[in-house]
This record gives sequence, C-alpha cells and structure tokens, in this order.
Amino acid sequence: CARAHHSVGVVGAPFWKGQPKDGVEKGPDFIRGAGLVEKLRKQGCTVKDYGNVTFQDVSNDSPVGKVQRPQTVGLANQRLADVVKAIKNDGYICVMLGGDHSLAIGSIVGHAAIKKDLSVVWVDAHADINTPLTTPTGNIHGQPMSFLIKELHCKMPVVPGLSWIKPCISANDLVYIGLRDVDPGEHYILKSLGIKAFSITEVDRLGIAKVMEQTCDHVFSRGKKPIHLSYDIDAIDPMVSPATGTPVVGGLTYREGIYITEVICQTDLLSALDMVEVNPKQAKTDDEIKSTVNAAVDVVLGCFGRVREGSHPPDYWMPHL
Ligand code: B3U
Ligand code: MN
Ligand code: MN
Repeated sequence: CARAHHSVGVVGAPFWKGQPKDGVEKGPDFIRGAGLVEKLRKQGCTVKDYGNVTFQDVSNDSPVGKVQRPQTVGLANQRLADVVKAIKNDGYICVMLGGDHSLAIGSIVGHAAIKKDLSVVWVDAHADINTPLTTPTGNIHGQPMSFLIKELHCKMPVVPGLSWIKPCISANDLVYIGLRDVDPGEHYILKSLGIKAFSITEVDRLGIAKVMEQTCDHVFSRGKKPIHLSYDIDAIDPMVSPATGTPVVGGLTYREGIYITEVICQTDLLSALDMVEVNPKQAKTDDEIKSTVNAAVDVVLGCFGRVREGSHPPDYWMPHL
C-alpha cells in the first residue's frame, strides 16, 4: 500500500450549524494550513484541491420538533452531495474536511450516488444515529446515520429541509469503532438492527489489531465494496485531540487511531473519507490546536499510504547493497 498510487480529491466544508459551537468551520483551513496537500503529494499521491464549498444561510430556520436548523443543514448537505458526486465522477478518492459531522449526510449521499453499495466505517466517540425523535440535543451532527440507514426509514419523521435524503446504507454495511458516549435511543437502534459496533471496551478487550481484522471480515463478508470512512477526531483521546466540540475521556490512543487508517489503506477499497469535528476555537492553547490538527492530518496521511515503519521508492538504489 505504501507504493500504491492514490488520486485524492480534497474538499473543505466549512460548516458548523449541525451543532451549536462555531469554530468547527475553521477545520478545513487549519488542516490545509498544516500542510496536508503537500504532505500527500510528498508521499506519492496525486492531489486535486477543490477548495471550500460555499454554504448559504437560510433565514427563519426555526426548529422542527427538537431538530435545530433543519433547512440550513439540509441545504448545506445538498450542496456537499453535489460536490462529492463531481469529485467521484472525476475519479478521485474524495476527502471531505469538516466542519461538523452532520456533513456525513451530504458526503455519503453524494458518494453513494456514484458508487452503489458502500460500506461505512464510522470512527467516533459517538454513534451519531439519533433520530429526530430520540435526539436529546436536537443537534443534527448527532443524527446523520439515522437519515442514511435503510432499515430506519420507517421510523423517521418527515423533517422539512431534510426530506430529500434517500437512505442508501444497509444496517449490515455499517461498522462503528471507538464508541463511548451512546444515548439510550442510539443503543436501542444498534442492538435492534444488529449493527456491528466496536466500542472502546472492545478495543480494550481485543486490541486494535483484532478489531480491525473483524472490521474487515465484516465489511468483506458481502463482497468487496467501496469503503466510506467517516472519521470524527473526537474518537481519539482528548489528551491528543482536545480541540473538538464534545470531547469524551478515555478515547483511542494516537497509535490506535492511526492503525485504523493503515489497515483501511491496505484494503485498497477506500473510496471516500470524512475528517470532521476539528474545532480550533475549542482549544485552550496553541499546542492544543497543533496536536488536534496534526492528528487529523496524520489520519488522512495514514489512509493514503503513509506507514510508520518508513518506506522507499521502488527505484531507490544505493551502492554496495
Ligand atoms: N449523542 C449526543 C451528543 C453528540 C453526538 N455527537 C456529538 N455529540 N459530537 C447528541 O447530540 O446526539
Ligand atoms: Mn461524530
Ligand atoms: Mn463524536
């Protein structure tokens, strides 16, 4: 995989309105500012940067039931879905830099429009599968998967602004890694639909290597489908990535977080990646920003062939060896 050539299409989605804390819209520019594109090229990737998506504001976007800003979030994700479609049609592996995790709606819908039959690997402290009826907060970044799972469709109320979303993922094609803050309604959904979930307890019990073996077994069991990796930076422990809206103690170590990406890269099936919830404004110091942003950059690099043992080009030569 270190030698495989990857064509990467990067798009920024500076959007925060799927949750109440602004600052997460600065994620894309901070991640680029840490040299993401240059580093991807240096490790042999072809990269096209599609720039940032521009989002429109919707006035009079009052809550529908508990759901906050449904029109704004709906419209933003329609825009994003179109951009992701275009990037996939151009033949790139799409890297979406968020922004909050409500953006997974547009990213996955756009991806699924081009690549039928996806597997989704969701790396997160949270399951983000509350429905508009189970959500304790009303924040849509805690709900994206509920709109996308086919088996949940009959349980979903119609929410104006979000009713265009066609569920495109089967419960069987979703795997969670890193969960440690799951609401009762979400836990009920995971158990009743039999969704594969490696909570942080399974990471403790099995170790990350076994978790990734079983993740691959699960996603390969119905054929080799393209993988959509949706990576929330809050999956990694807040000691490493504190600059995020809802940090939860006891997370993945940096090493576990990167190991996940190395295994996903080796499958050669990665087709789209979301890197979301980096919020520089939530940091207390510049070092906290740096550490969080660097972790996000390393997650992306790990997905595209960076290996920690080191590597060399196939034509590398040195005398007497
Ligand atoms: N489960 C809670 C909290 C939450 C979800 N995602 C994040 N926080 N980042 C909710 O709002 O649904
Ligand atoms: Mn999330
Ligand atoms: Mn999260």
